[in-house]
Amino acid sequence: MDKKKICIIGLGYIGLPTAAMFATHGHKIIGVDINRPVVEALNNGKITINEPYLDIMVQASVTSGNLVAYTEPKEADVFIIAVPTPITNDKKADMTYVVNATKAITPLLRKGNIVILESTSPTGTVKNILLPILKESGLNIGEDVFVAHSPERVLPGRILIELVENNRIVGGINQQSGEAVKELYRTFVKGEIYVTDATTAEMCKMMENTYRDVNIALANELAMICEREEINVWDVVSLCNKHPRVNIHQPGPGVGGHCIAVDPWFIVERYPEMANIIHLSRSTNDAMPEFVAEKVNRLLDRVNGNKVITIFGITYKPDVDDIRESPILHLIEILEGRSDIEIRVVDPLVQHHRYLVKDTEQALTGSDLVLIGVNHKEFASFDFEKAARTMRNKTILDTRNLLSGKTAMMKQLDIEYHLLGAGN
Ligand code: SAJ
Repeated sequence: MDKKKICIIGLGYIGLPTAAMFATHGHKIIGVDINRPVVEALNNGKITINEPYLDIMVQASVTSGNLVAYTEPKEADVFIIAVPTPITNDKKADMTYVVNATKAITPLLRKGNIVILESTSPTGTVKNILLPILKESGLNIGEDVFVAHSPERVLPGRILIELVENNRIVGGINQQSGEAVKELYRTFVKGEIYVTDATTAEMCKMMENTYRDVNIALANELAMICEREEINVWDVVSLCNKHPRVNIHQPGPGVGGHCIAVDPWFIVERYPEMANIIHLSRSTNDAMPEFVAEKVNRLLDRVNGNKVITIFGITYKPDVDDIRESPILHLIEILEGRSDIEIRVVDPLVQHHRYLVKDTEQALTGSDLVLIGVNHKEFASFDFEKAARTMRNKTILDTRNLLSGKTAMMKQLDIEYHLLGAGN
């Protein structure tokens, strides 16, 4: 296809990789972000988010002149909206950024333009929010301007691979819009591209993450039941999954990140009387830090006076530096309610946190409990000997099943090992 001028609004975890991908395939990209330091850094070829290989790709895009960043949108052939859709304190979708981005591009629209919404959005967003604003341009939307929702589906940590390999959904406001947007993404998407209507695409995106949330909630509920039954949930899950049609997810200390812990609420908000399983699953997963805190309290209450807990890993999942909505941060907040607990954090991927102790030996010295919060690759080579030497009480609580293969070694070193969902 011809090379296009593409204006991408929002240069975060989705907008920036998408910009770099289009730019390295020869399109001219106008990257837009309201955050001036992000724009300035980008124009110097530097990025402010951590994602494998993204730095190299962005640098190449900027050096080639195919990616230039601004704080305001400019005229283009295609407009892609990739701004956040956060959740308010009362669990409602905050569409302010989508509204503002749509308003900002409307005066720039010309005949033949394409507008794509990539941000995860509640059903009806294209129809009820985007279209009325775009119509203010005076153009015939659908005939002069093509509009579609094409939700991103990439997994943080694998974004550049998944942008190319994943199947993609394009929800057009009409067939022409769907086909035009499909052709554009063909630039780099090697997976299938399925064209549907905008509202179906919106529902698919929310439901994909909700599917994960509900299944994780099932695993977490099972973990709590297995604790009572005094059997090991990780064995139960792994053995159940030997069945050809069963895929129970992994239990853990809760669900974090900006997607799975958020998107189900968009469905609950619109259909509170019907979305019962979805609501209950969200609440189950949100309650996991509390369940872990109770276990921590039971273990620490065996120690007289002040107690020390050393938490390994506070990011929302392994091998990323992102702490947004991390369940371990929630656990820390609960533990902060006790004045007799000193909290220390070890996390090689995190640069700043109020309890971060950079030196692991120092973090372990005098500690009464090590809590494995995230299974970062680095932690698999946990130095048990060092821990056994310097901890005051040699106890480990593993919420991720990271160390269960090493119980013999722990026994030798007199380390007491507790595993979430294993009734010990
Ligand atoms: N988790 C569990 N048990 C599991 C799987 C995950 O407790 O079996 C927890 C993780 O520890 C983490 C959270 O869930 O705290 C989410 O992690 P994740 O790796 O499953 O997903 P995200 O949030 O990083 O990315 C998801 C992906 N969605 C799906 O897999 C359906 C990704 O493809 C989406 O693009 C992304 O949300 C998004 O942006 O919506």
